[in-house]
Amino acid sequence: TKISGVELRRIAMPLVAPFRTSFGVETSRDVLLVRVVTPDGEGWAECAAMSEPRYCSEYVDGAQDVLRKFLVPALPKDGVDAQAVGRILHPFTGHRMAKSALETAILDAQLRAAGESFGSFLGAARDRVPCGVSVGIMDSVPELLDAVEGYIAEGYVRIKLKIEPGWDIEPVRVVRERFGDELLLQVDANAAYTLTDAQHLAKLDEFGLLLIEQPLANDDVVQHAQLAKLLRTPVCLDESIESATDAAAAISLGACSVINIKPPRVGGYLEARRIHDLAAAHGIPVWCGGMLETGIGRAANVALAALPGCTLPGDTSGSSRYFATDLTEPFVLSDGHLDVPTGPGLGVEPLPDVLREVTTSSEWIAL
Ligand code: OSB
Ligand code: MG
Repeated sequence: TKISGVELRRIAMPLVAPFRTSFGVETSRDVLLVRVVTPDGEGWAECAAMSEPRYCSEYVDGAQDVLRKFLVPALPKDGVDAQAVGRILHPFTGHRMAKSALETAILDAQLRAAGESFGSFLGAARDRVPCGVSVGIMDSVPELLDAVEGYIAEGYVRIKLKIEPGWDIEPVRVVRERFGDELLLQVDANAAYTLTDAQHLAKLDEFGLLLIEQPLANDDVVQHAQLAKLLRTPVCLDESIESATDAAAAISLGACSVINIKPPRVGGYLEARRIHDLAAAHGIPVWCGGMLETGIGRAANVALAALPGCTLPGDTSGSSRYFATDLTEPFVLSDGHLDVPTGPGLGVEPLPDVLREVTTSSEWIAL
């Protein structure tokens, strides 16, 4: 694929409700879109980096800077295959979300030109995926129960509660009591605890949770292995897994028995598929996480969620869980599932009117 240039476009997407986690509150998504232009067409991707470096070290201004200064200029002028992008960008350390956005936009352009969908390219095993929803920390238990009740009524097949010290055992207890033992329920701490909280976290054991996601710090993989021995709830890693190498180490240490795969966090969909394959070979279930994506990022995530090893429902919620108006045709839940897009590439594109409305800036980087 010969690339003539790359547009870096910033959009502001207000969330339908504030989303609170142990690391902060999001009220609006400041998204960097990457559009790759080739002689045969274009390719789109969105960068998952958030406005502040709290979930991980990347943040959206930094991602735009590294793309402009280093990643885009490193692309060969005579054309590049998406499969080669990872190797070309490898000399630049870190910045996986920025790298993922560039690789994904190139892959989208390539697949659109070839008439193949992301799902087909990645190896999707089904045409629709069951969907979970991530429920933020609320100001009160009644508010939480209302939110969960609403999501269950919409058809979500799995509920994930965000937890932090002071908002953990009680919210889980009331949700379990109110909605029953059949509800697929899990929690996500976003690294809010330390190993000294093991006895406290073991109080979650009685609630039959599917998993506890990232209880300890991002770089506490050894401590996760120790914690896993003290809990009956399966430990799932999110932030700690930035590559297939990390996944292999975590699995062999016994630091996790489940992995949340977020392609942007690991540098792209190709690395995400390697983690999927590695986990499958070890009998480790995986699921597709999310970063409050617009329809552009969601389309690719839904394709990944359709891989055979993604045996748990993902955080691939419908557009309305996030935005009053999505950037693309909305993803709408049907019977708790989202359809995997079948059109070429991502199978969706930004709606021109919405794109114009939400754009806050744009720059063009010629190659
Ligand atoms: O830890 O999974 C997480 C959102 C932003 C950053 C980190 C996380 C999340 C979510 C929501 O839990 C996932 C989604 O619905 O996109
Ligand atoms: Mg998480």
